[in-house]
Amino acid sequence: MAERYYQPEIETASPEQIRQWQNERLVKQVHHVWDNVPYYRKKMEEKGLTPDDIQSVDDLHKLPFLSKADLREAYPYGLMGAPLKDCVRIQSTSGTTGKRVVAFYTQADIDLWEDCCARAIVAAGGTNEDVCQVSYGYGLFTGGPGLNGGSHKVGCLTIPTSSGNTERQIMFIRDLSATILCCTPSYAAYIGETMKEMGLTPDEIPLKAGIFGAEAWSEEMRRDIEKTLGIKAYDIYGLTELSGPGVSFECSAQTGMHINEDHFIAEIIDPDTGEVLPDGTEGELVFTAITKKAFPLLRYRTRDICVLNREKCPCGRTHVKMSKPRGRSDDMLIIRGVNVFPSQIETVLLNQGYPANYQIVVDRVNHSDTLDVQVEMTPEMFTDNLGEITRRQKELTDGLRSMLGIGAKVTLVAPKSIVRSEGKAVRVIDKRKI
Ligand code: DLL
Repeated sequence: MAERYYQPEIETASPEQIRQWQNERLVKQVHHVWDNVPYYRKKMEEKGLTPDDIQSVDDLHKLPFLSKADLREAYPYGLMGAPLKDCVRIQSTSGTTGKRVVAFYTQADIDLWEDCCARAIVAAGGTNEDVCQVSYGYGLFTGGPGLNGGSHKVGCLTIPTSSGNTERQIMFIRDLSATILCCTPSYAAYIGETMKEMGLTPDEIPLKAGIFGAEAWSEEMRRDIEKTLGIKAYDIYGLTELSGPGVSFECSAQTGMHINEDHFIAEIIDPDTGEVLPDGTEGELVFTAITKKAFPLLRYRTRDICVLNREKCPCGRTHVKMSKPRGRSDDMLIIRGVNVFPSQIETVLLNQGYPANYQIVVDRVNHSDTLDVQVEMTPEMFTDNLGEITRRQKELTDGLRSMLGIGAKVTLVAPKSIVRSEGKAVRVIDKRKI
């Protein structure tokens, strides 16, 4: 099937054209921020910069970074770039780690955000013939509103179920023949598990594609979800500070997410030194929003760790691709001096045939860090044969040791004993921080 695009002239523009848009928009945006955001203007002044110092993307590295700490300091209005009378909406993060992020939108900001989400839906095969069920949370979280808007733009029949009430989700998917499902990957896995328990086989499920993001998920988890639901599962990335979902999205190649470079300039930096790294090197992703007016963040440090790839994509899109974030640098656990990402643990579990239902508990006992991984068995594995359980636990411990380079205690637990998530899954409990 020929690849389809929502905005073909933009999505397949030449790299030179994209660079030209970025140059022009960056210069304009820096003036906009200088004139309207005193907080950032002060940061520029401290570095001895004026807008004239930024003539093109080549000068981007001169600008100061913004981080979550700045957002906290400037909360709630300090980074606004448009008067309140021009803003029509806020969205916000859950605020589990510190103060909430509150992002503001003009109507034009919402419009371009929804365009980005529409690009993602079309890249997943969506057309106005599709029925798109949006099972991300609606409200302050950006997932529901963003994909809802994108789905309208594509012309899909949109089912705004929001998250939760899994039985009703399944009823709508079946009764209204939903073809596209949008939710977090952990919720997609839960919906799939519930359908399986209801005796539904993949060919009895009308879905053909899923657009899953908002949390890190592994390739193994993708394969599991694709198999259970009988769909192709596409990744989507974004963050509230930059609008929400749709900063980047996956195409049919499923080898990374195209960043919407006409709206966001991406850089990869060394998280320790702030130095800009060449494409192809792993580091922290930094974004500059060049079209948003109400919340125009320049050089925002995402804390997400990934790699950029500019190789030609078979889908025909020309915008740079980012790898699946390996997790946030602040999700990274340092256990006995070793860096551990929850996604590495997930890979070991899924490779050994376990479901993505697990919990990682980190503690400090007698001045030494402990890593305890609780892993749920599938109903088929479930047994009270102690020898069998010990053998399985040892197999997992060995797998984790060779992946992480440190020892972990593995506890196998009964099916369904780990709480399911309807939004972003909470995988890690770090008792050292409590
Ligand atoms: O999670 C926006 C979103 C909604 C994205 C729906 C995709 C789908 P926040 O709640 O502000 O916004 O959280 C942003 O979530 O910095 C990443 O660490 C993580 N994240 C988002 N998408 C992905 C993804 C939304 N596809 C933070 N893979 C980001 C890995 C992701 N991590």
